[in-house]
Amino acid sequence: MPEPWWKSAVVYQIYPRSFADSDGDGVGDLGGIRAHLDHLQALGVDVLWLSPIYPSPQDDNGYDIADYRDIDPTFGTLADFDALLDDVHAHGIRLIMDLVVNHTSDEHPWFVESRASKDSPKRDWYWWRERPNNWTSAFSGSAWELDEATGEYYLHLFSRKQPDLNWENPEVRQAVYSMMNWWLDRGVDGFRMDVINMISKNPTLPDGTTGDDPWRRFGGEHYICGPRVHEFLQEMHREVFEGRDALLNVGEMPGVTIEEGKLFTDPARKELDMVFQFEHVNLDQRGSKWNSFPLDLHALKRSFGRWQEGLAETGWNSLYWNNHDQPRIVSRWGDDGEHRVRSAKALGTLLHLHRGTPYVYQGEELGMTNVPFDSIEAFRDIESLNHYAEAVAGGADPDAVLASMRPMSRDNARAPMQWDGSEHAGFTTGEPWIPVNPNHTEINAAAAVADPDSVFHHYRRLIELRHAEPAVAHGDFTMLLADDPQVYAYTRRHEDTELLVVVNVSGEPASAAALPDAEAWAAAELVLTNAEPEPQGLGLGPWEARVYRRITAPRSA
Ligand code: TEU
Repeated sequence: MPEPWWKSAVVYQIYPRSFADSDGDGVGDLGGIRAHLDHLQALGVDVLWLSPIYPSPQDDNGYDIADYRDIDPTFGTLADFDALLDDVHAHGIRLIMDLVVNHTSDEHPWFVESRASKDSPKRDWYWWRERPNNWTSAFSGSAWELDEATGEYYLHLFSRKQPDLNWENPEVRQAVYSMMNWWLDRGVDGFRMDVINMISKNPTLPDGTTGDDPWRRFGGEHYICGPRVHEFLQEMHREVFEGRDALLNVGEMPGVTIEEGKLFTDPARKELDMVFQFEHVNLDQRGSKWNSFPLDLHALKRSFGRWQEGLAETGWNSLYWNNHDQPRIVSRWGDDGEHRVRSAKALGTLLHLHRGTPYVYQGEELGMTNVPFDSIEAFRDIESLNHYAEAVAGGADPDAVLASMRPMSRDNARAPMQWDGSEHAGFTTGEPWIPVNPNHTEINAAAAVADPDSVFHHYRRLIELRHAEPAVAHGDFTMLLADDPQVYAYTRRHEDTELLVVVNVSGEPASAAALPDAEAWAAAELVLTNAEPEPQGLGLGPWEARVYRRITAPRSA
């Protein structure tokens, strides 16, 4: 069996609302994406993942879908989509769609019909109960909403405008598979599946118990990797993917464990190609994302190390720092001040050369930072706004609530892409739907592309290295210096090639002298670094990253 193509691929995520606006209404659109495909091609990415562009009331920015087979007029038309898909393919890039089928919008005709009466033929397409259980919504408050028309409650794990579909009903599953086939027949190359490990609920919907895992406290033990999730995904594989080739299907899975991750991505089980796990992005918070603290590097090493080891033989990892739900990595675990460029490159290097498929979120390749939100008026995200309202109503100090939201709000990722230093960062000629980060005058694509030492060109080299060096895609993984408080180091080995990645994850000088074979490595071929001038010896400057390569005796089989 040849290795699947996506092992040596890099995926770029676009959040269409915030990428580029071609018609001046202040919201990004398909025309804007088409106009910037050269940027993706110059970066060298293989796949484009589009966050949802379907018709939607936009309660959760398109993750509330009212029609699975059309395009929201804000973004364009189906004809615009077909043109975009052709252009993307002409640039040598594949395109995957966001598949949001744990829930629909409450304005989807399925739900409109379901809520109409207790004996609607679609009543059972959603979860209706006479009394709510204690599950809470990811966006604050109860996960149940009373519907006056019939006096029953419906389940919504996310906003009240995102009712959960009942996957126990085979008609629901067939409707989803048929829609997926429709998109694949149109030419798309796979799916990023939103919270796909939540589609199977314990059908008796028991109360949840409170736990430390931020995902479990919502009653998650009854729907995270629920009883029939593997069965459903295997059925989906048979009904949709079987007989098609070259797809990429990645499941977003809050709360997934390594053991489950292995089952989902074992090729023999025919479920998914890879999953987004959440362990590393939960390391800097306790109980809730609003209670965040600085990263402990040991915890990151332990977490990544376990996932690398756990999926070494069977299964495959996704590698990510950022997406539309996460704050910007350079502000979160790097240094968005003096060492912004260096630390962005260091963190990119650390992540990308692990075993797995890396994902780059729009603007990450520029080292874009978090936003200096100055008041609640600057926020747009339903998760942030609901949390603020709930906390302040509960008596919390509004300034303290704002301070806790600033580093973690999803709006940090959703500020417009910074194309140039002009007004509104070249994102729109109109009034942007969410404020542009004032630092766009300095941090922008035009400046980064023109500067050979930019974060952009470093990411380009990382992607090039994955394409050119089989050890990056296929090598094994060994964590080194597990106890070092500053240095993150590992080797990748494939046939007779060995790579060493060594990164100083701090703003203080560090040393690589404790590495096994340190002297020999320092004399090996340096394939990539963020240090200027070329590094010497075993001392590592602040946020210095180096990648070495050497040829060794092939490991005996
Ligand atoms: O996210 C699910 C998820 O678990 C989150 O990361 C979540 O958004 C949470 O608020 C983190 O604090 C997916 C989408 O990526 C997200 O944008 C949607 O809001 C959500 O599902 C519902 O569709």
